[in-house]
Amino acid sequence: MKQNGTRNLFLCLLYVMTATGLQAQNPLITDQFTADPSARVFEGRLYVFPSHDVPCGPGQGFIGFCMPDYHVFSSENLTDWTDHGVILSQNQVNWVDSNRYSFWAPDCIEKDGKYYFYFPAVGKDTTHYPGMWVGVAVADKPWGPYSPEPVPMAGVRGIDPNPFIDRDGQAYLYWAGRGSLVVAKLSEDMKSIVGEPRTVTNLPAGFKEGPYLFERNGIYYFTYPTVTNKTEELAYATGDNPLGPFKYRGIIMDESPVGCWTNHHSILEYKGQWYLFYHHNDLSPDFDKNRSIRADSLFFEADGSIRKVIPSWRGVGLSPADSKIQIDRYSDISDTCVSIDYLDVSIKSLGWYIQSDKENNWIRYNQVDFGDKEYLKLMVRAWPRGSAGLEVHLDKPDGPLVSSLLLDPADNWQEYMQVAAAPKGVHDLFLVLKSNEMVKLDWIRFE
Ligand code: FUB
Repeated sequence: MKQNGTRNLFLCLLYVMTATGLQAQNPLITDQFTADPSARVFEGRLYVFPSHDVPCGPGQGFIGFCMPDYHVFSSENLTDWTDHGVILSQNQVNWVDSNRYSFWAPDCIEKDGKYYFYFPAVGKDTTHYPGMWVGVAVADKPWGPYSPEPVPMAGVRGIDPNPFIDRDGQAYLYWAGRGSLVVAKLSEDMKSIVGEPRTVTNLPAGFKEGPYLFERNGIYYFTYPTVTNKTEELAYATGDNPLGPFKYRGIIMDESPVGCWTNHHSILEYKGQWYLFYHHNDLSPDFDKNRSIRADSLFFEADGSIRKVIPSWRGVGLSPADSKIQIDRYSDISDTCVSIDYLDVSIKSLGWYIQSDKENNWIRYNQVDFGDKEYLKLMVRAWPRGSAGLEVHLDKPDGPLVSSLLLDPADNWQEYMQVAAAPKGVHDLFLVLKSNEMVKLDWIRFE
C-alpha cells in the first residue's frame, strides 16, 4: 500500500481479480449463461428456474441454441444467490434426444408439497413426438432430485410451459404451440392436460412465445414476448378468468437495447415488491443465444395497469456496505459522458468498469445497506490517469459527505483507502468526480 500522507489516502497492492458468479446486480449470474428465468416463491424463499445456454460444439445444438441441462438458483434477499447445481440433465430423460441440447424455457410449481417441473425438449421418437414436446418431472424439494415422467405430456406439443394454480385450486398450463399461445386445465396429479387446449385469441398480430400468467387483485395477467418490429418485447393482456378472454393492455418491456432477439420473463411478488425476471445477453454481446438473466422491480398503476419496466444494471436487492459494490451497475448517472466497458473483454465474467473525465459528473448507486455497523473506511478500486478527486455523498449529489479522496495517478488498477463517515441504515450513494481527469472505477466497499 502507498499512502498519501496529507489526505490519509492509501494505494493498495495490485488487485488480484476474482470472478464472482452470483451478483446482486444485473446480470444476476455471471459464471455461466442463463436464460428464460421462471421465478417462484417456495416457503418464503425465491427460486429462479432458468434454462442454461452453453457455447455449441461442432454439430451440436438446435436452431443455434445449445441447452443441455437446468440449474436452479435461490435467494432470500435477492442479493446473495445460491446455485443448487444441475437439477435435470437431457441425459436423464428417456424420451429426450440428448444430441439436440434442446432444454428450452422451463417452469416449476408446487402443489401439496410436491414440485412439478415442466420443460420442453426435442424427443427421440420423431414418429410419435415430432418437434418439441413438454415433459414433467417431480421432486420433493425445489432443488430436486427430479424424477422425469417416461414420456412427454400427451397433447402438449410445443415450448415454454407455464403452470398456474388458481385460488380455487384448479391448475392450468400455458405454452407456445400450434403456432400460437394456448392454455389447458391440468389434471389433479399435474401430469396431464384435461380437454382440448384453447388458443388465446384477440392479441395483436406478431410472433409470440413464452406465455406467463399471474393473478393480482382478481385480475389475470396474461403476459408474453412478442415481435412487432425487430426483436422481442414483453406484452400483456388482462382478463377475469385464467382461460380468458384477455384484453390487450400494452408493453411491459421494450425491445432489448443490446439487440438480444429473445426475451423471456416471469413476474411475481416477493416480500411486498413485484419483480420482472427476464434476460439479455450481457456476457455475450456478439452472440445472443448465450444469454444472462436479470431482474428489475415492477410497479402497477392504480388502475392495475403495468408501468413499463426499463432494464437497469443496478437490478434489485440491497447491497451490503461491506461487499464490493459494483458501481458500474449504477442506478443513475448525471451525464452521458460516462461509459462502461468490460474489465477484460476476453473474460467477460470478470464484470465491468465505469469511466468519466468530467468534473461534477456523478454516479448514483441505490439501496446500500449499512445496517447498524460502524464503518470507518472506504475502499475504492480505481484507475485514475491523472491526480483525480472523488467524493462520496449520501442520497443526493450534494448530500452529506461520506468520504473525500484524492486518487494518485496510476498505470493500472489500484485499491485506494480513505477514512469515511459512514452512516447507518439504507442509503443511496453518489460518487462525484472532482476533476477533469479520466478515472475508471470498478467497485467501492466500506470497512
Ligand atoms: O431459450 C430458448 C427459447 O428462446 C425459449 O424457449 C424461448 O422462450 C426463447 O427465450
